[in-house]
Amino acid sequence: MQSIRRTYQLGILAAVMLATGCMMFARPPKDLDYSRTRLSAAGAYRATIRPQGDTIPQGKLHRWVLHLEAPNGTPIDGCQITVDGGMPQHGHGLPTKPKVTRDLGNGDHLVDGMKFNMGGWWVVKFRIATATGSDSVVFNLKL
Ligand SMILES: [Cu+2]
Repeated sequence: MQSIRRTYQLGILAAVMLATGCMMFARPPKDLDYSRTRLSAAGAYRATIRPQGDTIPQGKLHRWVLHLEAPNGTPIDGCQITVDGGMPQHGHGLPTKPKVTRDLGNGDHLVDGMKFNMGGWWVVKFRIATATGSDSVVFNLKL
C-alpha cells in the first residue's frame, strides 16, 4: 500500500515538473550584457533597441525600433533584417514571428510583433544584410 502511494506521489511530482518546466531552470549566467546598444558580431554595425514604452511587457504584443549605424555613426537604411530569438535555458524560441515592417529613415527600423510570454532570460537576434555583407547582433533581456 505504502509503495503504491509513493508511486502515485512521484507521478504527480513528474506531472507538475513537466507542466512548470519553463519556470524551474537555473539562473541566467552572471556576466550577461543587457545593454540596449551593442556592436554586431563582426563589428559592421552598432545597433540600439528602443522597445515601445521603454519597459518590455510580458505577454503583450508590442513594437520596437531598431536603430542601426556604422561604427562611425552613419545611419544604415535599406537593409534586409530578420528577427529571431528565444530563451536559451528553456530551449524554445519566440512565441511570435516578429518582422521589420517599415524603414523609418535615419537608421531606424520598425519591428512589429514582439512578444515575450514568460519571465526570465531572453535573447533577441537581428540578422542584418546589406549589399556589403551580413552580420548579426544579439541582445539579452531580463523579464
Ligand atoms: Cu521559457
